[in-house]
Amino acid sequence: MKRRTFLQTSTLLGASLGATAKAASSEPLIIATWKNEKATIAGWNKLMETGKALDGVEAGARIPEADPNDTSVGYGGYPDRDGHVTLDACIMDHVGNAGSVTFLEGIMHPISVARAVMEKTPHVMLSGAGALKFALDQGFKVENLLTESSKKAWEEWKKESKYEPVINIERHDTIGLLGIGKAGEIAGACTTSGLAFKMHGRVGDSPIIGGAVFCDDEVGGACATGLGEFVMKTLGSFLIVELMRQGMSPQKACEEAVMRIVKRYKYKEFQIGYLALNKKGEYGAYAIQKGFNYTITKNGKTQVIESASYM
Ligand code: SD4
Repeated sequence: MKRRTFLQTSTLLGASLGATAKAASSEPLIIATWKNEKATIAGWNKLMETGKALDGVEAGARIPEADPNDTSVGYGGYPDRDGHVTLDACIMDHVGNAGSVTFLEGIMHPISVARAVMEKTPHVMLSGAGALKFALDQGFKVENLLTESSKKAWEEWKKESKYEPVINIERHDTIGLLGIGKAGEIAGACTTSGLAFKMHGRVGDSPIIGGAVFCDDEVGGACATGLGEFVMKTLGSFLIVELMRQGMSPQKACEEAVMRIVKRYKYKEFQIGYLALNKKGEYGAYAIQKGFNYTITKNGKTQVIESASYM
């Protein structure tokens, strides 16, 4: 769509919804869960090059995917309890297209496979062996993603083999990203190796459109990190976007989505962190536990911001 047409459309939509959306007023940016400066900077650089939010969030997600020291994403991710590194990822663009992969093994960049699912198939989600077959058909290469140190951590864990899906509250780095492109459009992405030592076959929220990522270009976008089971049961990112549609700020909407979980499940010994962005470029975040933070790159400047939390 040409920029002028886009601006006219968004003004009309804003008026008809009674919303505050104004595409023209938001500047390009990339925002991501956790302290992920390398990812937001890479995303920002890509965004500056192509102009597109979708390219920015994909490029950002590829950074932790290839980082052997990030034990929650891609290469170096902790395996499941049977020793397999299994990956979940999804991506969503500003016109509502979405792609995702779940339970994918041996591919360093599941986010790019998710994008290929979105752009090259009539489907939204491919899983396991089928996702792998598709990736290979697309020219992705199989690699061993289990590093020596992640293997060691798994062997340590096996000594006690506690199968509770308790997520480390202080540090887990699944990356969710949101971006605003040069035309003011919003896209989102998420990629993870999921819970450390999860049951084989377990899939979390990260590949679920509406769970870990949701974007609606009339309103904004949201993404999630933390114990995916609770994000899935409350469709957190979808909820946040809908709350923003009804007029809440990104901050208030994240708080409300966290409170849904806290009130409904009455169990708070785990972490959920939400991050949201609206069409004006306003953003907010909220978590159950202390320790959640997020990173933003805008105007070439990068900042890590501590999120407020319920506890
Ligand atoms: C999952 N949400 O698989 C992911 C885990 C996560 O940082 O966020 N880890 O449930």
